[in-house]
Amino acid sequence: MLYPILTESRLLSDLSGVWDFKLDDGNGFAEEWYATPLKDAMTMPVPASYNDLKEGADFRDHYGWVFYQRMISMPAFAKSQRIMLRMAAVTHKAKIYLNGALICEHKGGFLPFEVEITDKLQNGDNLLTIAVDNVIDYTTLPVGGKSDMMGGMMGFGGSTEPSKPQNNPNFDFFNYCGITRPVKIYTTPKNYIADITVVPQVNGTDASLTYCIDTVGEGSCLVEVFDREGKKMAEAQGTEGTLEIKDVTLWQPLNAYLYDIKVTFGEDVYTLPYGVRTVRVEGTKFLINERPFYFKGYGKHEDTFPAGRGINLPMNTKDISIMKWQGANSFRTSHYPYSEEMMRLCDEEGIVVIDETTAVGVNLDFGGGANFNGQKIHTFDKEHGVQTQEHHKDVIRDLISRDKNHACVVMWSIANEPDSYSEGAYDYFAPLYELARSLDPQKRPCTLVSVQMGTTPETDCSAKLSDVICLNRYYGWYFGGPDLVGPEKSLRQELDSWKTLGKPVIFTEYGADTVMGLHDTTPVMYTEEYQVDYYKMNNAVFDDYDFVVGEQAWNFADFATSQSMLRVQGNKKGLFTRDRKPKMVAHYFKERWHSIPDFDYKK
Ligand code: GCB
Repeated sequence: MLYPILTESRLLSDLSGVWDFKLDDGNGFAEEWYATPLKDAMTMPVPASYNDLKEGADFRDHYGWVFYQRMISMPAFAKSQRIMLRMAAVTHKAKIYLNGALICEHKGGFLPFEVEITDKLQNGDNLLTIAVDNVIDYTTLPVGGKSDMMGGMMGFGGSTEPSKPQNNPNFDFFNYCGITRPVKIYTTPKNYIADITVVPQVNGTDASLTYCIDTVGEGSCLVEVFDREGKKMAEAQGTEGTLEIKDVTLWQPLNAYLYDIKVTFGEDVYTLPYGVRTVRVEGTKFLINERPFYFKGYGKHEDTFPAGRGINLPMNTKDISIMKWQGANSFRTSHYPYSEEMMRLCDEEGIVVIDETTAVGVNLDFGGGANFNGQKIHTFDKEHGVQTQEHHKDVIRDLISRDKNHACVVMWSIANEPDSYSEGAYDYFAPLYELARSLDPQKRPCTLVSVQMGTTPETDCSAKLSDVICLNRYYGWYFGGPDLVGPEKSLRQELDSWKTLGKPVIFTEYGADTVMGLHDTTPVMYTEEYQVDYYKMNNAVFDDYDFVVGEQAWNFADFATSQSMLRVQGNKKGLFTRDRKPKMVAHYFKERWHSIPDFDYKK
């Protein structure tokens, strides 16, 4: 799916601004709130998560639908064109109404969808209503549980009856929702470019790009490649073909280079920024441009105050600046696809990305099986377990369709900490890997991010299915700590067992909650000193294993999550605070990462 841009043939209008807004009181649909201007509406910015923008727990923790509304109209000169309404992310479900008529529905809160409105627009003003549902359950991704997962982690499994219906995230981040990314209108000519796919191949100093242009209608197709100075480097005719670039400048981690691929089809013109690089796994090495790469970075969140998961362009820019300050080269889009703007920025800035789906919480073992109030229900139990596989496929389709051309994306993460070790896991995941591999034109490696639940290479289906083993491990935090000697031993034992697979291993999470400002001469848990000792122990072990090809700390920054006794106003495992101030450990990593080269770290 193409990112909407303004070109010589396409008009683009951003509907960001302050919209009318109302929480559903249970009567919204029956009273057809979408059909007339909302009564007693409050103001609400789009895009943003709404939760932190007005006061009170009832507002923040609202369960169910909300209504957003505004007027739209199109200039007469645009009406000869094809007019599209595009939502970049509505969390988690959306119903779109134009002048009271339902024109589109969508499930899944982190990927774009669009609807043609050419023939639906009236002259003059049109009432646009977007109804948004935040309910998460066993059919959604992320998964909502039957009871409180974080409460379960305390060992009390199951909580008292809540006073009213509420979401129980089966994951550790706040269930922010709303219209979190831009809503835009764009036009195309009637004959138009629907999609562009480009696959790079590098031959010595040259590259050939195999391309395929999906078009609708009649027209001839021209594809041209320009370098940064605007010099034409290659061109080809037709909707399929090859572009040969002599003396190619490769896209490199932290040394990005983007060409412009300009596609002209009839009257329609679209320009795609494009980095040329190769990615593959060989033995225990992760090769970018045929050189062994070492991942230094983090799991992140899209989480800032007060926008919640709402897009925050200045913070994205700041985050990448901090990453470079620290000597990092990569992150994982834990635990959902990030905004298209962030992906474009990573292409531009040379940040390497592991691109994750919304599949978090596909695991009913959490909290000691707290779901169903302590009754152990198997995650993949046909009747009572999760019912997410079909939706999971849709998410993979949409994610790859959106991100397939990004140079920054080097691997797909099919899920975070699923139950990949129980009966039914292989049958659930094998078709998803197959789908991802068949859809990705660049055939990037695939992984799932493996949970520390006694999983071993024998029990974890990731061992068979993944090209790279990604481990989330908390030796010295949830598993051991404050003593770090025992955890170190266990970590080494575990790595010895993964060694036999002959695949590369990346630590995609390890970390310790740390409240900024807590200090002690003898480190105790939650102090900044303990966080440093924790990471020193873990990193020393990683350095001893040559098949460990990456370390991504959990988390880049502190973030909001569900409340529990384990969380001190949020998850405090950040190397930085939520407002991006460095903890002591940030300086430790800065020194470490600047001394570790991006390539050829481990021979
Ligand atoms: C994990 C999860 C992550 C949590 C983290 C934690 O394993 O993948 O979402 O936030 O642990 O801090 O407990």
